[in-house]
Amino acid sequence: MNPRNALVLVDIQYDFLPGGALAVPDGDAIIPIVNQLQHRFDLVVATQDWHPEDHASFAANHSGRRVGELIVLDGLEQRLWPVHCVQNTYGAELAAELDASRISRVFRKGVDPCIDSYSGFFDNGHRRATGLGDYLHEHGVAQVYIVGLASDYCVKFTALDAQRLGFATYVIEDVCRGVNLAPNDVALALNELRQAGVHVIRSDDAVVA
Ligand code: VGL
Ligand code: ZN
Repeated sequence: MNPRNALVLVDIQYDFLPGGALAVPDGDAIIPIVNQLQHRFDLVVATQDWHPEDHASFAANHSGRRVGELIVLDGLEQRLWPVHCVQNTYGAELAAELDASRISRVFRKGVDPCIDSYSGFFDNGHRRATGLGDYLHEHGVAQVYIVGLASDYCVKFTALDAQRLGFATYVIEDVCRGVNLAPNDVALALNELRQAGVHVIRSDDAVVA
């Protein structure tokens, strides 16, 4: 099987778009570029944040805690978020503006109420796999390109896991947007990715025959 390129669309869901529960500033700006990029890749997959109502990452599920605070959950640092991407709600849907015709499979994450999952590959404790890694390997994928939301959370951790799993990993930075809880978070995340060996590129340079 020839090595193939895959494009991973991370969490392009209404709750992460302007007007959503956990809106990423300017998040909707990436969608037209994502749609133009897809034809350059052999395989397109998507991730979908998909939380039960009682998810432990929601500040509302911890009395006296506020959005943005850090707590320790089962030994892991956990930031508390607004209620977002609740299963079977509008906010959890992939944006309709996203061309989904080439998405061969959607991998849902964050389904276990007790643990968060920023990465599309594993939960934050690396306890359970979503199947994305096996799926890419089974399809002969060697190079993984990542776009979506949010640069400083789900894009970052998806890229770090892709790299660790042995894929040549590219983050297309102009096709991602971040939360930037602190003003430098996106820049810090991109630096961390570069240090881990991830290629941070721009859409003009996103190859492929
Ligand atoms: C995300 C925070 C909580 C993301 C998901 O998609 O980056 N961020 N859940
Ligand atoms: Zn989430």
